[in-house]
Amino acid sequence: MTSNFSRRQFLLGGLVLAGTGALAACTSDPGPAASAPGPSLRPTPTPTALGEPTVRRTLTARPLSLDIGGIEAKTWGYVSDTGDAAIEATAGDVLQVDITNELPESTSIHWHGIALHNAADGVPGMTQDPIEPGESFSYVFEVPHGGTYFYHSHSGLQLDRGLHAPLIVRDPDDAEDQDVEWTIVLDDWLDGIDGSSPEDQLTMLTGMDMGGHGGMDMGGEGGMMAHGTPDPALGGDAGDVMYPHYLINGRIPRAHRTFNARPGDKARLRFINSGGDTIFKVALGGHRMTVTHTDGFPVQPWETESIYLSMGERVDVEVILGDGIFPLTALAVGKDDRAFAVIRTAGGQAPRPDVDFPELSSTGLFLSSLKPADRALLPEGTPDREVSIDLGGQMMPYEWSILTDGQSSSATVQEGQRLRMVMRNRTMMPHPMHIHGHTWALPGSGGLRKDTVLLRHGETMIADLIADNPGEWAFHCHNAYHQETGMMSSLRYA
Ligand SMILES: [Cu+2]
Repeated sequence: MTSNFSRRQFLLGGLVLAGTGALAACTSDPGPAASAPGPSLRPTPTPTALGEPTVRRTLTARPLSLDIGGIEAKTWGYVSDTGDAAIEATAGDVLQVDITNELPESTSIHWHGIALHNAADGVPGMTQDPIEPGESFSYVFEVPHGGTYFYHSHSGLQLDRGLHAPLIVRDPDDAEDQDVEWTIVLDDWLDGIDGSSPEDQLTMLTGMDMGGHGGMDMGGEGGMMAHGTPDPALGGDAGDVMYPHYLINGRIPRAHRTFNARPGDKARLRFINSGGDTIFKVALGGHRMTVTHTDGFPVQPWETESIYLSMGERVDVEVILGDGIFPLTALAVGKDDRAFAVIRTAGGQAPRPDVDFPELSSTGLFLSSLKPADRALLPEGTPDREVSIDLGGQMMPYEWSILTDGQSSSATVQEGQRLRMVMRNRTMMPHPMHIHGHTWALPGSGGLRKDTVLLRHGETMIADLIADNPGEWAFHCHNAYHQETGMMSSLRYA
């Protein structure tokens, strides 16, 4: 696709182009808000000086076929002009990403964790009109902070297809003394396997109270509702969907990826959980990992043997690699299955994908318990406003909800205020709650910065933010199926 983008269009930040390259009619009709109650607040155009783009990419979202390790998955994904959908930038860069939609339905791209201007946030019906089939859209925004991020469709259940990829933003203030660096994407996979799709899964989940499994048993004892061995820290019900496959960087365990390095190398691993419904517990055989960042922001270094990573969360760790061949395992919590890869610094036989090792059964770290690095702290202050957020819902009927001060309406705040969100999980399931356009500070963890926080069943989490980025910002559970069935709200201010 060739496009000529004028300076004025850069300033507007996001434009729909027709497939021919001609400007489509701009509609002022806000359209239905994506599951969010109340009239939508249309985003203000990028207010001032976005510089010329320094990183430009062209993406096509389209049906494609993925080889996940001797198994073909017919799915939807991103094809990039560079051949690799992963995007790399440096803090302060202005990105221009032009996407053309060759899918049979409308789409969008959300830049998960990035504090960008509202019009580029990629939530259809809230910050933009859906990108219809055959249309193109240009996202232009600055990436203000370094860190490990990803981007994904924010339309329906498209996240649970292949419509996601890493976005790595280099931070000039980070030590770059690692010998090797790997981005490790954890995923749960069902799309295009034996004809299944995320929409079929949702139909099954919502239909459970009306006559069972709908004839689409996904395997496992008792069908897709059967849950595996409960995790001691997460309880009996950590996810709703038993996926046929769990992947590291797009591969099933028996056709796993191998990461090669030398003994003694210092490795940086950037983990991203892009799954739709799976919390992973990650460990590297024979090693302790030093956590350096979560959700893009630096933390006080913390050594651990295993880490829980919920959907939408990211964690960066450093390890000094031993001499040998080591299993890198991500247990699909509560699902008796796993994703798997190998780190190799020596010759010899790779471990079996089902290998168990002490680190895997160690007490796992929940990322919200980390402490922030000094340079990640928000300025000190007391909240100007507090809202009470109640997470509700259950499996039967399959409905999930967010109540703000007891109402199913958006949270509001004034620009410049410090907002405290007191989130209470009233359900029996864990929920990774994600805020767009901001990174919370968690006062219970010394001000730890996170954009996605896992609330275990019954847990309360207090999260503060400074309202310095006006617009309407989605606030939702990052379980794709919970989000789609009501666990979706927003934070609004002009
Ligand atoms: Cu949830």
